[in-house]
Amino acid sequence: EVNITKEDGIKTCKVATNGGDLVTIRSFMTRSGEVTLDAGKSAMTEKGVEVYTSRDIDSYKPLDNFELDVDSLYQKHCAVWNKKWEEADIKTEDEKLQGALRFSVYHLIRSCNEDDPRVAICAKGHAGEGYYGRYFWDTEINMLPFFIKTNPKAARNLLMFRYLTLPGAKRNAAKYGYSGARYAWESSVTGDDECANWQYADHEIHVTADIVYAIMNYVNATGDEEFLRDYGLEIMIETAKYWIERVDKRSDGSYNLLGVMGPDEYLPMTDNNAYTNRMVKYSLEMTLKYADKYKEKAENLGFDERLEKKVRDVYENLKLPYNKDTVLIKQCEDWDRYADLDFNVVWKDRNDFFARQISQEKNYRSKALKQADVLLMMYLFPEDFTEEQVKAAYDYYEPITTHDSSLSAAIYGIMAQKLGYTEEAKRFLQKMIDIDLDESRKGAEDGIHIANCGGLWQFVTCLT
Ligand code: IFM
Repeated sequence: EVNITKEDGIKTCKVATNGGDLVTIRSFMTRSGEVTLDAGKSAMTEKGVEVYTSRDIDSYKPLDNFELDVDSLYQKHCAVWNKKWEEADIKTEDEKLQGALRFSVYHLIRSCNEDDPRVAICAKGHAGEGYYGRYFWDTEINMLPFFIKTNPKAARNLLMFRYLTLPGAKRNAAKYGYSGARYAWESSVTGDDECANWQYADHEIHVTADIVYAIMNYVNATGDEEFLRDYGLEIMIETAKYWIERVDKRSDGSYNLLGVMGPDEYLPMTDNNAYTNRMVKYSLEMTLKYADKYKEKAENLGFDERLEKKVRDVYENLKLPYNKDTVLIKQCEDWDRYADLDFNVVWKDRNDFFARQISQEKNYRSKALKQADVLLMMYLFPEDFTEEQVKAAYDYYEPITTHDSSLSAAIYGIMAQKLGYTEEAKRFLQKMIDIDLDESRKGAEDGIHIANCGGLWQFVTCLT
């Protein structure tokens, strides 16, 4: 057994030979060593490395002792993974689905650091360079339900990430000239928006309300109201301060969200997108409810009488572009001004993305959707809509939805299943499976579509 002096993270080195010979390691830094062995003898070396990030340099405390026994480390590793699988595995007799499910669950688990709220899960599940490691609403809407159910601690941490990046969200709001907090469309680790495309960065504002929706989803499922009181409430109040300035008031007294991109990213600047407005209304409703419940805390956060009055006014008069009697809910108030499109003319190769076969200029003025929008609203607010409304929306929007986004198939699959459109649901299930696993598509070359992994999990758990 040889002890090597500490050098740049490499602490101790245990070297054993099968014949008990002394083994000399000269330099670990250059990753080379020298071993002298008698003929017929072999040697094995085990090397331990501690890894820490530049964020932890000040607080980093080197371990005194390394455990360098590969067998016992492997056993520990297996024990952790076995526990994870016990918590999250879903068994099915359908072999192909089983594989896809385990692929999804595995990537969800391994992409989440349940002990560190300073990081979340980037859109490619930390498995590739796509989207440069940025965080999207994918986490809150597509992935969080998996963690809420299988690992609430991890779910809480993901939401804590949003709390810790509130200063970044405030900077984003200030950059646009608003008070309060506006969450980034493509968040960096600091919460600052790094989205390079103006269409998304400026207009896809629903993410700010999606985060409050996700907080409530977590709190309702776990009963962790302490999280809501200690962290969620501040997010609610700060984002409410942003919303009351982001709305425009019309002469009929209504408040409106104009110039908005909903979840469907093929209509960049619409007015009163149904999904966004419904989300914001919910977010303001929860803000009022919990600011009242935790009055003192809310007051300390600046939620005074004047602010309460304003938030209530916006909440009550925020326009929803539908009511309970609207059979076909329009995606946005100005939906009718967009042009109908002959998909057979434009979208010849259905194995390739629609957006690659149409100019952006034409796409942006056409009734062609990238992904679920109205249908997603109906999925997230099921109690608001009748079956007739859901059916009308599905039958109308599905034929004009390209599903270019990997976030779409799961939602359409779930809604098809709910409507009893079994064949359609199967078609979407296949789509979900193929997104990363159909080798001919090379879907995973820039990383895993981790939102789809969460979507597949939701699809399957919705069936049970
Ligand atoms: O967040 C999604 C968006 O909805 C569609 N484009 C890709 C983004 C990242 O997955």
